[in-house]
Amino acid sequence: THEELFPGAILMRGLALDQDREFFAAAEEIMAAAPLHHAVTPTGLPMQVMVTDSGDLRAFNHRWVPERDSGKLWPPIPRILREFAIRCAVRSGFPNFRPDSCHINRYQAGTKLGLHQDRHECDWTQPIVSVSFGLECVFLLGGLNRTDKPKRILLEHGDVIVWGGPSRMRFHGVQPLKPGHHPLTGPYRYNLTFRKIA
Ligand code: MD3
Ligand code: FE
Repeated sequence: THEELFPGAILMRGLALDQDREFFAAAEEIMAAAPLHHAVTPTGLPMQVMVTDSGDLRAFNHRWVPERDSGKLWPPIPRILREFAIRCAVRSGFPNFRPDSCHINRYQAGTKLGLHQDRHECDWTQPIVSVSFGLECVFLLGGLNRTDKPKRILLEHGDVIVWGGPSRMRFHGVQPLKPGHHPLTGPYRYNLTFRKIA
């Protein structure tokens, strides 16, 4: 089922459920090769959310750094994940999505993500595909100005959202996660975002 939250923001509930074990196993392979670490704010403070990357670039101080400049080897995007993200984009009306990065966020009880825009990618005509695993969260979807009142959306295991077109630059965030246990992910929520950054 497709639900258009706003023009260009397409929610597909449960789209990853059929293959959730394979997809999560692929995410675990990324995390084995490139361990999770705390994200850092632009001012250098550690954030609650833990992150890692696969693909050509990685997140560093809220910028994207090419692998060759990071001094570390970064695993490639697992094929099964990259192809799924492309299928999600095609279904949402973005036939030319060419992701070069899969970024992983891990949340535990209490972890939140403040309202922000994702504006460090080069080509804003390319959408972002996000896939949620594990514990549910309340996602905040705002407007194009920080002060626009956000809409609250419950995101559950297997939900996919494609963010493109006029919704690409909306402010967004995640409310503090409620404690819980999920059979596949334990006490965590994971979100995978697929982007074309370079
Ligand atoms: C909405 N991650 O990594 S889904 C992020 O659930 C991030 O971990 C959240 O925000 C999470 O930057 C939200 C991803 C997302 C990405 C781009 C968007 C949501 C978006 C662009 C516009 C609106
Ligand atoms: Fe974001």
